[in-house]
Amino acid sequence: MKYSKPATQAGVAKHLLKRFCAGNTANVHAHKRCFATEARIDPLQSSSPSYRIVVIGGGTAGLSTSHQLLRTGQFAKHDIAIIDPSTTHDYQPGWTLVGGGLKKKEELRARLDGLVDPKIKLHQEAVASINPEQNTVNLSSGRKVQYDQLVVAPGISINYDHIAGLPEALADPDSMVSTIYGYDTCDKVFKTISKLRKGSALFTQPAGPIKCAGAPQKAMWLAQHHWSKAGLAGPGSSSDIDVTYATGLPAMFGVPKYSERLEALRQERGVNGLFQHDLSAVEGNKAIFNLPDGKKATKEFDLLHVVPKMGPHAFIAQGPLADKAGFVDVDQHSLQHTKYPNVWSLGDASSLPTSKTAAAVTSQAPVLISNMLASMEGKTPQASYDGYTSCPLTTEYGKVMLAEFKYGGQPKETFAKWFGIDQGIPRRAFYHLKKDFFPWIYYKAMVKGQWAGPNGYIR
Ligand code: UQ1
Repeated sequence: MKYSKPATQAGVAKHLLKRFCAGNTANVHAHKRCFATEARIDPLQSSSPSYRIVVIGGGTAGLSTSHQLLRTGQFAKHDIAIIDPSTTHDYQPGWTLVGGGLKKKEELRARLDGLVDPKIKLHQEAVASINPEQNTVNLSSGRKVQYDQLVVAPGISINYDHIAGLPEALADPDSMVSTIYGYDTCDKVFKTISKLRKGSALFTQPAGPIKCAGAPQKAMWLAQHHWSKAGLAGPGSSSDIDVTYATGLPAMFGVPKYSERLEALRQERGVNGLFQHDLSAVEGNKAIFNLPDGKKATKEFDLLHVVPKMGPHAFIAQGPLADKAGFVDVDQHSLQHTKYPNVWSLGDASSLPTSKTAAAVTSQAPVLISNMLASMEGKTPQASYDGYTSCPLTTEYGKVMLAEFKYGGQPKETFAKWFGIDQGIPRRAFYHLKKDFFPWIYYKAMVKGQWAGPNGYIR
């Protein structure tokens, strides 16, 4: 054997580390040097850890998938590993409710390590790159992790700086610029809404992929209702607050059925619509938009709710697993990578051509798992994802339009199937599903791998 046993190497490494650090710990710089030393000798310390399944991402997709896999009973302790540098996990669908003053962001947050079953190894590190030829994930610490099967689910990156002036405007506590799309800013949204008594309120949605494409207008509808209850906004030119929805898209929603209903609501409630307006810069109280003909448009605002641009994480986009747009290139039905059969993807990082939501993950995870297990046994993957996704759209306080659809923009409504009701009509029961039931079932069952959305409990 070329190298001595890893256990011995680890022992030597620890000994060296102890000796080097001894007596220096009172000094911060010496302490830092200590970590540098640790990183340097680490490659000697152990060969790369190896797992049957490595899951990149401890978000909705990563946690659901890992725990559903574990619950099959086919995996022993530390057969499965999750890699995620984040110490916290947020129920992000709840951030729209924070924006409406209905929930506190703290109640939607959990410690990530507390959500991961002890039988799953959690590596709290960032990924630098993936080498699917060698079945390795390279961590930013320089360490490598080996896998038999890889699930890529790190989510989507929020690129605040892709809109000029946005990071500064968001960070300024006195500005009237906010977004529900981040933990730090989601509670600024309701503060700005409560403060505004008069003027122009502008809500934007970018062109290009974002998570939960309905959320930008959820924020707008709740704000509009808040002002209309106070007699400040509504149809007609006499109202104190003028509400504008400016979207990079050509319509209110991607699915014709719901788009028509939302367009009717927009007109009924006197909300101005600016379509194919893609916010490119925030300069003081001016919002600057790119238009399809290459021209610019400028609009002044007194309150601005922005949805930042989003895109694939760089380690995916610049690596061998990406499609042209930078997302993990998987078959849209099997969720298996188009080139590397032991690589799989779901959730926001995947190329799946559907709306990126937690509800979509409820349908994607069981398909991915069934196909991965079949593939591990040398069988052909049989399970097929139909593109199911959902958008519980708060159209006012107390009412939600429960849009549910699949590939091709075809409605696939759970309650229409069972009770024959039209989910395009906003209802109070759906509001309680969104506000009370989904956040509860999420932490109670979904992240634990026990909830498959409209398909109910798993075992
Ligand atoms: C769902 O399961 C879920 O996760 C817990 C959501 O939260 C984000 C949802 O928004 C939706 C729509 C589902 C799907 C479940 C049903 C019963 C329609």
